[in-house]
Amino acid sequence: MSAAPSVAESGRELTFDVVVVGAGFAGMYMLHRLRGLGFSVRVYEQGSDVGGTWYWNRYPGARCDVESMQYSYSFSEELQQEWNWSERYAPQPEILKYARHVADRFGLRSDIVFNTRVECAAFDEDRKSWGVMTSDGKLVRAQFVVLATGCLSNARMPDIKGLAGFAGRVFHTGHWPHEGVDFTGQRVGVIGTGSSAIQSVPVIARQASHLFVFQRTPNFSIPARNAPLTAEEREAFRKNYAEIRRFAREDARNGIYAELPERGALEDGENARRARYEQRWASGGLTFMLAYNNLILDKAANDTAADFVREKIAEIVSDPMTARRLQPDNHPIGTKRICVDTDYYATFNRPNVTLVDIHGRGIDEILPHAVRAGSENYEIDALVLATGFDAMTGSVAKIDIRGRGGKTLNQKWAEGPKTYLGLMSEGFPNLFLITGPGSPSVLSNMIVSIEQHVDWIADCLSFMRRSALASIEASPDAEERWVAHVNEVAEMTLYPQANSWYMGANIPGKPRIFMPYIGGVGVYRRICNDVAAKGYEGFTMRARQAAQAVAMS
Ligand code: NA7
Repeated sequence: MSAAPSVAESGRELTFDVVVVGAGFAGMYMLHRLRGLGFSVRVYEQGSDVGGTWYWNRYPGARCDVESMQYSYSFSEELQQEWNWSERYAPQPEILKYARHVADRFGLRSDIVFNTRVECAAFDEDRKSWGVMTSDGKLVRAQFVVLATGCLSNARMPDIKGLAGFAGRVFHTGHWPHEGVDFTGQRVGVIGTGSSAIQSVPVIARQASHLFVFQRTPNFSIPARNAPLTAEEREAFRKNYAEIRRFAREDARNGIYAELPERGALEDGENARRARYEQRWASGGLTFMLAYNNLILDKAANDTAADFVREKIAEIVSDPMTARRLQPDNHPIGTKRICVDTDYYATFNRPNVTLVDIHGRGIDEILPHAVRAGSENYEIDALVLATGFDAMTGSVAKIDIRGRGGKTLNQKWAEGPKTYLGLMSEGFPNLFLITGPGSPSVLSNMIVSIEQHVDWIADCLSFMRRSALASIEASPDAEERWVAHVNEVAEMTLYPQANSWYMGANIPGKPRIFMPYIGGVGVYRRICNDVAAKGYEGFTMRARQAAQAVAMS
């Protein structure tokens, strides 16, 4: 493996040790680690800057739902000590500024090619390397390809009759214009009530002359209790960072430093339970679901938390019919990603906001100046689609990936994604996924999971270099066992009871498989470390000569 790119024998092909697809938080850290180890790396990014999901999702009110002191890199002590987050949950522009700062601070830009997509990648079995074709028609060769394509980056345009004929402007929350949008004085329609809508609706409502929110399924949302971070709060975090990060990596279920009591919800009496929920509601955020240790396992326990939130909605929303419509009742709380909001439910008390219930029938059609639903026309000037993403596999599926024997990854995953540890898929040697399906991924603080995967891959590539190995591939048996394990763990929880994007249920025709691994980030990390310690158990590694195959399974 070489430290610098070289022009291969054809005279046209640039050659790298590793091609990384995507310059979001995963791609940036992967580049940093590999470069530090002396590998030659080229990153391709379709956006014009770093940041990934934070580059695209610029809709009003966009924020992270994990506290910024925790939703940040831990790999550099100086970085985490020096960067000043302004609020408990930083707004999107600040997270993007942080990503840019990291790119500059670690000199990453020189190895990133922006405004360029990877269109296809094909594995050459003889050369044991990938040929990668980019959107500018270039072909590069790399021994390894790392897909750092993000889990929520393939924005999904809904298939609604008449959408193309709408006369006003149409925006998707996941592809928001860089210059921003001012809705002052306009009648606006928002379709969708997931996390993106729940964050943007209160902000748009303050600008629009009237806002119609088209709701197919209500969602549970917990107040963020966002606030400016004081210097003392930042300092307290920084002093304790070593332990906070250790806990998030090793002990936490979801990569977040938070207290999880060793009690189930039904072990407390009515009053004690209510007091605990009140306390979590008052402190705000995702950790509401950690009020008890069995909320995601036991339906009766879950019902107590869901009832509490439904009561809160009824207390906040003045009109009883609107309140009832906003109360989720078709999935256990937390089995769809719980939302975190600022004034979402209270926004429906505004005279300029109307909730339109389209449950069970959807939108009839979009007319040039209106949304037609339930045989009523709602006249609007602008339309916001907060309709989500083809999550976890969507961005990977857009690349034509051909492994051994020319088989495509899309063919292999036609019945749902299959991976070993969420890191590799059998038949696709030397191709790694960061936070892929089969790993904790979207069920966790993404930065914690990203750092874990990047470090594991970096260690693996170093091991291969030391051992003069040319290829690594998941073995079929290990992959089958892992897929079975991921499903088995999911079935022990309430998650499969919801038609969520975790299950692929938001995309018509997508196979319904629970994609992330629920075992917890600490447990998962130990499994991955153990696999590596046992000489990459479950992977087959080969030297240049096929005869020297080293079966690790
Ligand atoms: P989500 O959570 O997938 O929400 C999408 C919303 O759009 C959801 O309410 C959908 O209703 C609704 N939707 C989708 N298609 C339609 C059509 N055709 N008609 C009406 N309504 C529709 O995406 P978000 O962007 O809000 O959040 C994604 C994640 O990003 C979030 O979980 C955080 O982790 C960050 P449905 O529920 O399918 O009935």
